[in-house]
Amino acid sequence: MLPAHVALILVDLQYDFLPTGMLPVPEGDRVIPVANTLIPAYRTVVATQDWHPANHGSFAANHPWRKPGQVIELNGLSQILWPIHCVQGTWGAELVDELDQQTITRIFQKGTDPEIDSYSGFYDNGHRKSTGMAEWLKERGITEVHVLGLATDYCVKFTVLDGLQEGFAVTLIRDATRGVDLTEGDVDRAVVDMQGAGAQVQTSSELLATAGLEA
Ligand code: VGL
Ligand code: ZN
Repeated sequence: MLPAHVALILVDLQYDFLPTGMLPVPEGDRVIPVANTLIPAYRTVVATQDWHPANHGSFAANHPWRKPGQVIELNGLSQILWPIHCVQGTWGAELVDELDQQTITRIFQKGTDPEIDSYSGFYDNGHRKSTGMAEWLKERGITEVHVLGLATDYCVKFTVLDGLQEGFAVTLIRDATRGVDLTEGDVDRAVVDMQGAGAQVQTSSELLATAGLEA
C-alpha cells in the first residue's frame, strides 16, 4: 500500500477512447490491465469521465464543413475538432467494464458545457470552472497524485499540469498511458512538457515495487 496522502487519478478510461471507439487512441486498451494491477496500491482512487452533450462545440459534426483534426476558435479559445465521442448516456461514454472499479470513490465528469472543452480533470480549457476534484482531494489530505489513462497528449497532460498548478506532487505513470499522436511526436513532447513543469515520470513496476506489491 502507498501512504494515505497519495491518490490515483484514472483519466478517461472510456470505450470511445479504446481502439474500437469513436476517438480511438492506439493501444488504449493496453492500459486497462496495468491500471488494474496498480489500483490495489492506493487508498484513494478517483476517475475522470469525458461527458459531452450531443451539441458540444468540440465535435466537428456541429460545425458546417468542418472535419475532425481541424482547428477553430471556440469562444476565444483555440479548439481542435474531434469526432463525436463520449456523449452523455451513451455506451461509448461509460467507463470500460474490464476496469476494476470497486474502489473508485468519486468520478469527476468534464466537458459538460457545450461552449468549452475540458481536457483536464480539474478545470475546463479556459480555467473558468473547477470540476471540484482539487478541493475534494485536498479535503481528504491528499498532497500527491499519480496519473494514468487516456490520452497522454490531451487529457492526461492537462490533468498533470493542473495538478501541479494546484500544488500537488504529481507522478505520471508512463506505461499506463497512451496518446493520440495526431502529429508524430506529440506524445513524447507531452511527456517532456509534464516533466518540465515538475511532474515525476515512473513506470508501473517501479511504483508497485515502492508499494510492496508484485509487478
Ligand atoms: C480527450 C480529446 C477530446 C482525452 C477527450 O480524453 O484525451 N481528447 N476529448
Ligand atoms: Zn472530449
